[in-house]
Amino acid sequence: MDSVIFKELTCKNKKIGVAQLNNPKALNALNVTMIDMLHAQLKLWESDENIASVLLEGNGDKAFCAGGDVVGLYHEIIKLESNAQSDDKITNSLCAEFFEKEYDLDLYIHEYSKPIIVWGHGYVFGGGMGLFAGASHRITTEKTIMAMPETAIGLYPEVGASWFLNKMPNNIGLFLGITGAFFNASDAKYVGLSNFNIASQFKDGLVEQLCQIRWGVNPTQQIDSLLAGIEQKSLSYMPDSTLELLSTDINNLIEGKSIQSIYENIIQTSFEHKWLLDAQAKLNNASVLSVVLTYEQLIKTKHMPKAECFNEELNLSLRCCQFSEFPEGVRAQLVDKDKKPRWAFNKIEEVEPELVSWFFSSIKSKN
Ligand code: QUE
Repeated sequence: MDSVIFKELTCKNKKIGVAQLNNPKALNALNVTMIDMLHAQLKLWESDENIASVLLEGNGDKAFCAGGDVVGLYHEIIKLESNAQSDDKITNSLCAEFFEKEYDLDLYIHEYSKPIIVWGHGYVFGGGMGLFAGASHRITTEKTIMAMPETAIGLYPEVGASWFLNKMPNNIGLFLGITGAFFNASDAKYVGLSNFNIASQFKDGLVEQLCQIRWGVNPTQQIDSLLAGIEQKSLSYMPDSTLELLSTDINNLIEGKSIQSIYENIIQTSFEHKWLLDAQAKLNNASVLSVVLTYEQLIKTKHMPKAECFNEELNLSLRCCQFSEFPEGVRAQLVDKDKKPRWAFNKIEEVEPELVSWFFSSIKSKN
């Protein structure tokens, strides 16, 4: 069975390209095959004059895409004997192929010359967010659950998160990145990740109406007005935004503080709001090394253009593949599922600056 299904819908004039991630048992988690297929087809559609726009969705009701195939990377890293790998070894591995191709595709979506409508229904985590964040028309639904949960697996928010977390108001991006907290459609709209909230019951009608469009010179605007109309009918189905409600509290935990005091603030505060308690529990289980890397990466990339953010992420992600924390996190959460990662450090202050410098040092390959 194809892991991405492509079809073309015929409109009054022109067509819409539909790409459906088709790995529902793995919540449509992305592997290299899916990335290759999607990238190749988007290229064909971009140069096809008959294609007016693209619709990107996931098969099944549970997830648009729950992330990247980090279990596949885990097996590769184990095979490479996880620690103390040479830079050459990592740049020639599946890890490099996966992250290079994934970030290439993510950036390509950001820069695509035709509208991409993405149906961000159900879980949109990690690698799924990478596909979602760059599309021109980003739809969330009443069932959307988003997160950048990588600090739970010894990684850090990547797939362009260095760019999109830094764009959020009130330091919310750093909070979401270090805790891996879940957020909903209204939160996504509040922080600028989604631009249309549409009730999932209107999906079929939306696709039918897209097919009724007589495509003119401004397809973006034509899709805008269609989606804005359906969004109006959807308002009563949408959850409240917790992030909007807690925005000032979140900023007060973070603004002007070191990562050590941010971490201690979040861990030690007696919160009343359940969402903050959940976020606190997530941070408690996260890798403190990942927390430090997330903080440093967001500072480093704060004023960088998108493409440079992706370059920095590629280097840092490959460094993560050379260190024990990431495979240990994947082992505990997704392979053995004991949920008891043996993290390298217990406290922020135990993470030596020399080690952090190594993570941010440039990987040099002889090839
Ligand atoms: C943290 C993460 C990920 C995660 C769980 C975490 C992640 C990821 C997956 C995932 C989900 C479904 C799959 C799969 C992987 O889970 O990034 O292969 O089928 O991709 O706690 O960062």
